[in-house]
Amino acid sequence: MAHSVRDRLIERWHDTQQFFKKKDPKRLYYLSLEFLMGRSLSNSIINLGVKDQYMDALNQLGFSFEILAEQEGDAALGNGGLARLSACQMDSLATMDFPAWGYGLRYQYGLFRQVILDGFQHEQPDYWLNFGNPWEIERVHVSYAVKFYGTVEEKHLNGKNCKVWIPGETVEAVAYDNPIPGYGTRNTINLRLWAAKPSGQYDMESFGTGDYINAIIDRQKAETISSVLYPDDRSYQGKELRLKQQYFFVSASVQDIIRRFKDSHSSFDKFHEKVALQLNDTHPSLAIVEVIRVLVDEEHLSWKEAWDIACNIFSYTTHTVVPEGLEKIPVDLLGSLLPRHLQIIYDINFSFTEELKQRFGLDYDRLSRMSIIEEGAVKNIRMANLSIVVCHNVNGVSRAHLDTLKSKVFKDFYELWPQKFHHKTNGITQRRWVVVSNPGLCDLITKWLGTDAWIREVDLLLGLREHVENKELQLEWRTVRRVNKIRLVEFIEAMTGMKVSPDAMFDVQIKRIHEYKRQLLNILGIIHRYDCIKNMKDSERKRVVPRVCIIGGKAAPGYEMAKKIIKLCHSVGEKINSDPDIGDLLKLIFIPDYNVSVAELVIPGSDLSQHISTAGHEASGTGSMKFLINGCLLLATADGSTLEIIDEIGEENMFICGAKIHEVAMMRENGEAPKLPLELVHVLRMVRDGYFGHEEYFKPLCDSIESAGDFYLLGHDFPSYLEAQAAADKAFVDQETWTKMSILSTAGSGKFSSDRTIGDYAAETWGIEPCRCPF
Ligand code: RUG
Repeated sequence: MAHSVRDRLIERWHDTQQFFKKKDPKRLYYLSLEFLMGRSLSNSIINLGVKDQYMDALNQLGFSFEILAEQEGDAALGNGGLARLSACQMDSLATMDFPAWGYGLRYQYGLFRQVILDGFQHEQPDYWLNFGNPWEIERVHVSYAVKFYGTVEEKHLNGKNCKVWIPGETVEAVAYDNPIPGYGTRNTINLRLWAAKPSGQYDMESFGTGDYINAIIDRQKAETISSVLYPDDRSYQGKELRLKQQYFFVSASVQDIIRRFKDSHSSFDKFHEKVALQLNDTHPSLAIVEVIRVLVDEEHLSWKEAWDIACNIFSYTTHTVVPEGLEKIPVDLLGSLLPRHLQIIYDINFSFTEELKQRFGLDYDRLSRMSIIEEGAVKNIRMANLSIVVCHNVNGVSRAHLDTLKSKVFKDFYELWPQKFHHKTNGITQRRWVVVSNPGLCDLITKWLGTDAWIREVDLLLGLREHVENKELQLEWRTVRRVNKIRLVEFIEAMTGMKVSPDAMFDVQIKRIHEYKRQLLNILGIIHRYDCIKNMKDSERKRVVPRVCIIGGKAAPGYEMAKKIIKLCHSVGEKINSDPDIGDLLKLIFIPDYNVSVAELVIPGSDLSQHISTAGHEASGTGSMKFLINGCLLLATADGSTLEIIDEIGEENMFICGAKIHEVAMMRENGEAPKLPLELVHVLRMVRDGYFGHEEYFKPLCDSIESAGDFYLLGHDFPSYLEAQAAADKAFVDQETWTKMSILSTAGSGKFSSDRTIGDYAAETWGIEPCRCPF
């Protein structure tokens, strides 16, 4: 079935590429080291508009589409929000007919599989290519040599002094194309992923030494460059392999982009009018240096010409909120792997620091803060500084994030170039997150809006507001949600063996496990709830709203505190779930191996979802948007894009808690030692006293709140978190009110579509226009 869908995809993909070639519009190239695509089958047949035909054909053959679709594994070439964002943006770029391409790495091992043994996380490799990948087209003839190491020599060529890089190693980058179909359009764009293969050239040299076995082993080493995705989503340890991955993918992509441009242009005069390059965080920022190197060293443009081109074509989106999270690369490492690039970085930095001196005089503090080179025991290259210096646009991912960039992370740069800084609030695609994953709700929305046009024009969802008081809609809405909950109940039973009741409120927190995302606050709140229920009289218990608390997410393999949080969740769950005194009043479920397809199943069946990062720590957050559009109510802190969600749907339709961003900043500045609320002290005592076992193992979690300064302010936010939870209970009792809040959540979610984000980027950052291939 996949192969027959692939045929349709290839036809459209081919037509689209031919059409782009003929029209020669300005193209966007989206560079990202991570793409979290998930499954492709359902999404493809829906976007191609052939779902009904395939369903009929399969029925005739005696197969169920749903069962078949579940056989597909996830393409998990990314860690979390940043990677899923790039996947959503590719869907919007295709649907909105933009002439765009994505570039990334074809990792042989995607994000690790999470296996839980006795409550502890273990990591297993995700060899997703084991049974082949029907969605990719191997392009053996599209390959480029990528060079590493070696030396730079000064030569006199054609009357000019030139730098010539004599590389020490060459690896071949082979293209694998992944068609990305738009919805309601023939346009099918390309995600080109590079795989590393040994280079023929390199081959000859090695075999020449006569050491046959080692020559073969060396060849295999080349392939390791694209073998594995780094599983840490925000710490960069200056590892050589990571740097090799970054350069490998940008070098191949830049060669490919320049080759395509040169196919139809004889000079670089129009390069900036035809090409826009988007850097998804700093991971691909070596592309800047590579473009300059190729233009100067290989295409023989002057430095000034190359520099002007680079400044015109690159834009950069940052996803980071704290300066410590910014990527740095040791100078020695870069210098040995890419000696010519290091020279270029020094040249850029020289001109930049001269400009700074002109502007601010000899302000050495400022110069050392802003320099691309960080001086110190280990000299580092600050990739964000390099990106800001060259890119014409620097985007944050929410309004609040931009404020943080201006006032904290990039304050000096904002003072220098205020015009460069903008934000494009993130979004998610309604195709994947409603049409594919919640067909019942999709049909219901279409019925009440009288059109399915909202699938391309998401603002039409606002029309649901008109019907919010309609009892028939409310009933149908509840029925659809109930069916989704029953599907989730079955999934939970299959995954964990636990039977839960669909009458309970399903309270969900699924995302990467991080201290700042505060799954710990959630678990401590659950312990508090458990303790309260245990101490209630029978008459009081009757008023308790039954809850099924669901937590899911992966911890980076080396992140000890996050792993302890996972274990605590299991230990608390074991205690509560096996307590006969509690029954269906409270359950705590950990869903293992959270990924895109698990999210597609869990989100439509959720009543309440939690997004409770310490204010100021979440750049945007996109999980909340997926829940919102599916009519799940949000319990959230006023952080990242939640602030804009409040503007769209109103605080009265959400449960907001916790310190605000400026309050967190003030508390931290004053160094206030927070006085912990008694309820929290009691809950922590239960953990410390071994109520859930493993007291020594959990001690650092309790210490982080009680004796290590409570950096993430769980103590401060605990009372208001409990209040928000109580308000959610109260609202849930009145199912009519709850349903209205749910409908209003969906109705107000239009702003958080990636179509809006991409429309903004296209108009304000990339300067590209739609280029629609005729049907
Ligand atoms: O943590 C951020 C999220 O807030 C954001 O929604 C997402 C997409 O913009 O990116 C996440 N992120 C940040 N992923 N990696 C980083 C590295 O700092």
